[in-house]
Amino acid sequence: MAGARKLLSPEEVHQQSATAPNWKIVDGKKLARTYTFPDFQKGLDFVNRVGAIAERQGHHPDVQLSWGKVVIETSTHDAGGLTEQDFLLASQIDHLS
Ligand code: H2B
Repeated sequence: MAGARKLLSPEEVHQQSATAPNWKIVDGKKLARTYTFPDFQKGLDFVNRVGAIAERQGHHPDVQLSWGKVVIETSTHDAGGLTEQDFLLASQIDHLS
């Protein structure tokens, strides 16, 4: 996946955002999405599935688990902002729900 960790320009972020329509771009530097669930356990199950994807991809989001709610944020720490890795992760997480 050569170049997938290269920092995207604002124009590239704008182009890539079409692949993640349900995600918010925060300060041009990270993607964020909130998922809701009917109880704590379903949110926890989702978090575990997100964790498995992150380990497979070698790219790890920030995850906040609350009762009935999971907030996921992703940015590429090594690059200091958004890269293709973040959009790939967002799309894989969206396929879970
Ligand atoms: N996850 C995220 N979100 N950003 C990174 O820059 C990052 C990561 N780097 N997971 C990876 C791990 C890197 O440090 C290791 C060595 O692959």
